Amino acid sequence: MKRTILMLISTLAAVALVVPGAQAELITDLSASASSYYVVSGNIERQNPIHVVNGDGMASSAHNNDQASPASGSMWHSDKFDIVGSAFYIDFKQDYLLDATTTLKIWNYNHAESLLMSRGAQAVEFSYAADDGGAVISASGGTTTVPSVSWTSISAQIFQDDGTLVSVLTQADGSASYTAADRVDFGTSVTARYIQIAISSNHGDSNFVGLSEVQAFYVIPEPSTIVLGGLGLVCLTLLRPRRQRRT
Ligand SMILES: [Ca+2]
Repeated sequence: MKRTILMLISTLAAVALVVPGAQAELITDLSASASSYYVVSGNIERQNPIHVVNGDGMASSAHNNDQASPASGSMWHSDKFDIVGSAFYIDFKQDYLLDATTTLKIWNYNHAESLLMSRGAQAVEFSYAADDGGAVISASGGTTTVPSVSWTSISAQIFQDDGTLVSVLTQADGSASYTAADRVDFGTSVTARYIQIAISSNHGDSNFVGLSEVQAFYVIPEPSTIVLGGLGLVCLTLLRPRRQRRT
């Protein structure tokens, strides 16, 4: 009877492992770079790409507009005329299994003036690369550093905050409490350390392209799945000696 119960628990645990639940967890401690960033004398790091991945400008799920942001900056925008063919790069500093259905959240370049708000990125394509021991990407003093890695392009679906499927990134609303981030789904989980967002247009500005904030999410197994899996292993261990004694 005891053996039957142990086998039943093992079977149930195995089923739980085959169909694991998963939840998306925010990746923290990211680094960022870009094809370029705009440098003004006296505040050369104001448009540094790092402002897009370190929470600068974020209050809970809202991103300040530029007029409300600190003088040190809370967003990235490119160097002048680096729009078509520009790119933004994110480094997780180690491999993560990215979540298939909530891979990224993107808050676009947000400014109270509509002309400046139109700097927001519009048409984008995504690529990823796994950790190959490369250097951490970075940007400082106006110089951007992106290691040579093997990029794999991946199709993505972009959803607005209300769930509407769209083909390009949504323009920010210019408010001081801009919450409506786009959600980017790769549709499949991939192991990646680096993400490349290749940009081919903005929302109309003729000088710059930019972003406010990008958050990335990875997969962790449900705690209940881990417990069940562990229970199954314990039961199998208990069953094994009895089999050995019979031979
Ligand atoms: Ca930001």
